[in-house]
Amino acid sequence: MCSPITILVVCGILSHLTAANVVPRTQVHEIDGIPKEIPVDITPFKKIGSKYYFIEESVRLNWFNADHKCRQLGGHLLHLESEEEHEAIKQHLNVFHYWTDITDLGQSGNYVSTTTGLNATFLNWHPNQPDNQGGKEHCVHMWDINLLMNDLDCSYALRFVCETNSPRTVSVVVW
Ligand SMILES: [Ca+2]
Repeated sequence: MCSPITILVVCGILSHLTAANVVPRTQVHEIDGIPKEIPVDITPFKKIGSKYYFIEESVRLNWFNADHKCRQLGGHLLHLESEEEHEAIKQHLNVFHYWTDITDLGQSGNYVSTTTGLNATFLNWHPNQPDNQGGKEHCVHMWDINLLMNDLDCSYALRFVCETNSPRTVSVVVW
């Protein structure tokens, strides 16, 4: 009889493992996040609240290129889901313009999250916004001292925040 062997695999940022890949006589447990005792490098992302973000403070890109950059890093543009998340990320931002993942390029006035492909569920507009000024404002950024949302010309070069899926850890016990 073998002694139980525990294998920890961190999923999400690094890799993916399903129960179908493991042999019989195993137990698989899945938990949120990365256990503190496992040294996993998650740079350039950092954990804020329960989610993982990369805040670009030095390079400014238009909305399309910011989206591409986030995807190159294995993430997507900032996908805000709640007032609590909005308040948490604001504490880590230094200037007043950051792109989010929201756009109405598909249909004017219909704000969609490019992360989910669905209508944005959290919109916290700056007063008198969105106004689609000049008929060419179709990408949403966080703006002004309170970092509230505004629709803006997508070609403007702004700082941006990327977000990646929260990692999950799979613990496989083999015996
Ligand atoms: Ca506007």
